[in-house]
Amino acid sequence: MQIARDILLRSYRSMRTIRDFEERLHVEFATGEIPGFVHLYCGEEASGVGVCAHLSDVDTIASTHRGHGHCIAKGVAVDGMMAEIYGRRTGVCRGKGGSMHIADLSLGMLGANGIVGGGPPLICGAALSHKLLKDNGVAVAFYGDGASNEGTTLESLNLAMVWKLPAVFVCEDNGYGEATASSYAVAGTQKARAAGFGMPYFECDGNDFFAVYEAAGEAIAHARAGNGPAMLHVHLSRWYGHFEGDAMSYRANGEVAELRNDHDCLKNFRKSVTEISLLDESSLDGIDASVRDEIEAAVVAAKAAPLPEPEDLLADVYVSY
Ligand SMILES: Cc1ncc(C[n+]2csc(CCOP(=O)(O)OP(=O)(O)O)c2C)c(N)n1
Ligand SMILES: [Mg+2]
Repeated sequence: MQIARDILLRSYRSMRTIRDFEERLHVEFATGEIPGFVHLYCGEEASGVGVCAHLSDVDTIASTHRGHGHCIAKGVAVDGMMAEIYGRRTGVCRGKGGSMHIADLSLGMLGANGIVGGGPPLICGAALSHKLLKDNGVAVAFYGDGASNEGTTLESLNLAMVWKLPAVFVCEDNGYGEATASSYAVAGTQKARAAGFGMPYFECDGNDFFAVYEAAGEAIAHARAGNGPAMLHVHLSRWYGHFEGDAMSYRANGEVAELRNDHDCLKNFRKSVTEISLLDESSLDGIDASVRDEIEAAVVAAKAAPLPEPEDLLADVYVSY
């Protein structure tokens, strides 16, 4: 498969930004300065980036409680996200949304979502808009293996098929819903669920950017061509707890160390592109350095930014038409 150099560079930068953003949040959250809950996407980077590499600003995505990676992959500004997570007035939602409600409608990022299974029905609405407006857009819902059991998700698969919507359902299967293994909680298979609605099904290894890119490309092309929805089942792993502060007593000893050593999508990407000289080490190192600076600057700016004022409270509660 041929992928243009600028897409490769952009995708690596995006994955590296997500990784550094999350690793830094892990450290900062422990200081107690960040309000609310934080769910890290670390380890799952290739999924959001491999999917969003096929999308433009006209396309829409709905995310989950684990949404930072989807936001970054869709192009949301990192400094605005960091400020949002710190609850500052300079945040993308003016500090009133926090980690689980980051949205930027100008980029088609419809929002992270604290409601498990909240994204799939949202993208049915977005996909219906794309279809009626004939803007050639596709709507993508990211949702977890846990969310795949929600009635809202199953209803959305049905509705999207019945209305032949330009929608893609990306099931990010990290093997756990909170502390419950999907081997215990998910009956049957995602493939069978797609088949139950007559929906085309694609599957890939989420630790391999190229596998995600290829499978997502097919699923999105199918939907964009007016053929109706598709499901993409991505097998991946989260490296941190369900939320920051989770002691992860339900995970085997050495499970995460093995993931970091042997299944790191960033390491895999570097190996693949340098082995066949698609990209060289020095351009990747340059991206790493620039991302490090960007994250550092975002944290410094977020900490220095003002909190929302009481008069901000009712702003943006209702849309003004
Ligand atoms: C409707 C609803 N039910 C339950 C919860 C509590 N909850 C938050 S995250 C989560 C697990 C979700 O698992 P999964 O969909 O696999 O996503 P992951 O956390 O693994 O990314 C649950 C049960 C919720 N937020 N919303
Ligand atoms: Mg899960």
